[in-house]
Amino acid sequence: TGIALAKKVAGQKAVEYIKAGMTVGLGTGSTAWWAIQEIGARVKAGLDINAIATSDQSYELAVALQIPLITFEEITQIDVDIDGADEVDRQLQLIKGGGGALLREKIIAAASQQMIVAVDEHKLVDTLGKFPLPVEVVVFGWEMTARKLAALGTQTVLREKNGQPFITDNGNYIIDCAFNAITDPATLHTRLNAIPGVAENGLFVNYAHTVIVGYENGTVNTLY
Ligand code: DER
Repeated sequence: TGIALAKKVAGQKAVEYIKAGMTVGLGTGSTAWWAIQEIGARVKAGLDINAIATSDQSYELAVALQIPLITFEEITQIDVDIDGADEVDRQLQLIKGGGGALLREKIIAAASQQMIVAVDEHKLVDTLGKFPLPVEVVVFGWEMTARKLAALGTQTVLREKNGQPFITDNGNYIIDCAFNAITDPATLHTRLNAIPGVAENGLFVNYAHTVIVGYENGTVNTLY
């Protein structure tokens, strides 16, 4: 379908930023999936890189594709991080976390020289917030944490999977917060992370250097 093609061309285009010898961050989600597939093909063809994954899901995919993997114990920096997003606004601010990997994604993005974001055209918005903002919270006292999140002016929903609370790779819960319109993501980010019990939130403020947009007609556009 058009959307799958949009994700494919965006994910594959993002891989052009990877050069031999680099350490690469592997994002999470269906768009990052295409980038990881392309990286796997280039590694098979001889590209010499090391990678670090933003989720168990992406780690397993990299293992299957025989992409060399390293840990933070071994690296000093990540050269390029390729990841997706749920929303991108006109200042290239992001909402991420739809796949529940936002904590490790933000740690890796923050450790990277360059974050390349690959999205389909439907992720572009004028104002962030139509997509509920994922917030990762520790399990202890999550109900109180949810009340403090709600006090910031949002409806809060504990994310579930198969009728149970969704558990992140880090053993935490995700609370999805419907803010509807986030006009000052930097301020909201600070307020969210000041709440005891909040591990991280899905606002990526001033992280994205380049956003690659794939369209349903198979074309791509690069935003800086
Ligand atoms: O969870 C995440 O942050 C993912 O990157 C997500 O935001 C993008 O997922 P998609 O590429 O499957 O739409």
